[in-house]
Amino acid sequence: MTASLVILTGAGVSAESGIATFRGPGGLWEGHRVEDVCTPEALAADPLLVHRFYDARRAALAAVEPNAAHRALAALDAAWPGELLIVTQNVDDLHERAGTRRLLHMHGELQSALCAACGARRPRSEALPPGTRCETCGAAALRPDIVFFGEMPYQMARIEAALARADLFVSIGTSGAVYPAAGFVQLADAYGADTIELNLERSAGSALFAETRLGPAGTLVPAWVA
Ligand code: BV8
Ligand code: ZN
Repeated sequence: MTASLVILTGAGVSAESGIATFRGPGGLWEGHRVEDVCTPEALAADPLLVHRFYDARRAALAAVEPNAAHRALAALDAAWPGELLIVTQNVDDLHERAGTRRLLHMHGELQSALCAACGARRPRSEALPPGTRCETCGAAALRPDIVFFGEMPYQMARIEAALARADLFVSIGTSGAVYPAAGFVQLADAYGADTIELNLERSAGSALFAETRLGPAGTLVPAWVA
């Protein structure tokens, strides 16, 4: 029986593509911490600032490419005969552009807009002027399709079911600062999975992993997948 894999990725997997991480040097956007802009309160108080934050990050996607880590994970996804799920905290589209198919964005996606009134989603490739109406219900209630702090990450039941079946849980490029993602290693371990962390430096959760390998994802991931 082929092993079942769950792989969690964070901003570190996109760092070598040129996308800034959140909590490292330069991890601020125009001096704002992600915790201050990525909240329902910030969206209510200053919708233009929050939309500008996400529009700027979406626009930056055009200038970046998947790196060796994304490509190695896509190759694994294509070749692995057993169960495999890549759960990303990232909202960029680099895993998709590298070819990964068994992918879940637990914190949402830059290239999607959500209607706060009816829950309809629509592709969002460029900035939507404030007041743009939802094509489904007509409400002027479109927001970034992003999971803000205090909001429930997407597809948690599916993620927890995958962790319960996992033989191996691998965490790549995340600081382990944000829950519930930071708690997945404990869940996987409790279900009897083996656990490996691939990260540039030790993270808040390193002690919870059976094994931690330190280095850039662009080097560590292809070596691990090989
Ligand atoms: C929820 C949106 C409940 C998209 C994000 C107190 C204790 C515990 C928890 C909490 C608490 N107070 C509040 C909470 C809950 C809160 C939380 O965890 N807060 C933290 C700050 C304490 N969590 C939530 O609110 C979550 N929701 O709990 O809901 C609930 C229950 C019932 C009903 C309703 C609600 C929601 C969390 C999602 C928030 N949205 N982002 C976006 O804007 O991007 S989180 C944000 O942080 C990003 O998504 C990001 O992905 C995520 C994690 O960051 P990382 O990906 O790890 O990035 P970071 O920069 O931190 O680290 C990068 C790592 O890479 C580093 O370790 C670095 O060394 C490494 N690295 C760098 N370069 C490389 C590299 N590694 C390899 N190679 C390299 N080249
Ligand atoms: Zn709507």
